[in-house]
Amino acid sequence: MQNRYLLLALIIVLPLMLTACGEQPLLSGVSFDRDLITPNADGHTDVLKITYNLNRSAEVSIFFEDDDGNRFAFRDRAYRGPSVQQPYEVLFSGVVDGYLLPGESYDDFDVKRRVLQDGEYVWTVEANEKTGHTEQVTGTLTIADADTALPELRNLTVSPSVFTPNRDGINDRARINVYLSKADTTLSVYLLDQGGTRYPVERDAQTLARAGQPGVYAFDYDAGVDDGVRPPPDGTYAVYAEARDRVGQLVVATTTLTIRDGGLPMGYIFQGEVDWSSTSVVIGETLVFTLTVENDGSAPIRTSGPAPGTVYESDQNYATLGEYIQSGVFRVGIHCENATSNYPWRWAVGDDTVLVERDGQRYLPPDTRAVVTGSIRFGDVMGARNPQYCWAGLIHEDVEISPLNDRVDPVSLFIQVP
Ligand SMILES: [Ca+2]
Ligand SMILES: [Ca+2]
Repeated sequence: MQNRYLLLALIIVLPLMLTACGEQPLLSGVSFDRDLITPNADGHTDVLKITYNLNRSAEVSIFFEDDDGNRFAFRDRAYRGPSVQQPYEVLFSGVVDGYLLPGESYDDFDVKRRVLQDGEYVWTVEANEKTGHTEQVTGTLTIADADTALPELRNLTVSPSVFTPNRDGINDRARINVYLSKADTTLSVYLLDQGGTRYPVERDAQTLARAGQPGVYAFDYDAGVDDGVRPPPDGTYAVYAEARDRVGQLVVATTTLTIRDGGLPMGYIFQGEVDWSSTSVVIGETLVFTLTVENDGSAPIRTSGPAPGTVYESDQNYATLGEYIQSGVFRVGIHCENATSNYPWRWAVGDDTVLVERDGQRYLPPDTRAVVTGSIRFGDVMGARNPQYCWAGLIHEDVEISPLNDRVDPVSLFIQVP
């Protein structure tokens, strides 16, 4: 009889209990699998595992409070869907969002992630539902033997702060230097544009020996141009240096770098065509050529003298005219088989009607053509071959003569001895 009443009571009461409790708890099964860690990357008790169940989607926060009530965030209102099959598991290595200790201030860098200092903490796992319903579970954690030294970054510099990666030989590279205070720290440098695109910067090979050691690190940035890669668009970029130590602390320093006139220089002899005055000259006469140089790229092409129209004696060359080779300059050259040096006669890739001047240098602007003419007066047969082939070239001095711009439109030239 009594059992029947009990059963009846349960049948009545149980649904009431469920109704009173509402739905399942939002947060359940919360646990830390250690109550002490020693975050120093020695492989022993460096990390603990946090486990929790979320029965409905919510924003999850995981934070720590010290004895003085200072709060340190590991997760700050991160949206999570319900854990359906398995509970959430997350590893915690003692590193929380960046913070400063009383009395600390750093001008050269920001502390983005930092290990907790040694001591006792109360941890909290908290879930916030959209409805405003909040549940939390707390416990205690001890931090001991933490490797708290920050991987400090100091004196991040970029020079020049405005550079022109276009292989014209002037300000084509930017040097980025930074001092790192801590060993066994990964250092990376990158540019960030306003759209969030990252452009990594390679470390200068000569400082590789320093890897893993404190000291000054140098990064040499060519914006990819040396490898034939189009550089990032002109503009001002944020330069970030990031240092991440073995514990997972993250320190960031930042400055800016401006790219101007960036691009791959692409100059060609238009249609590979040279107009030669003759195939035969009498000693004392001149061979005249006319061709068109086209700047088909996005970068201005630097050039130097002598001006188009200049007449060379056959035993002269650009150096005897005082127009020496300059790294990064483009010049039109003429070469004949009997010549004793490579393209001894050279001319600017345009005259002042088409060239523009900037910072004392002359440039053929992008998407521009220039007619170039010049002559060589032959004082003797100059060598055994007669006739000999002569041809034009477009020379990117100290960089290359691309195959397209070498041996262009050869002419078989006979020199007549009267
Ligand atoms: Ca440890
Ligand atoms: Ca340049």
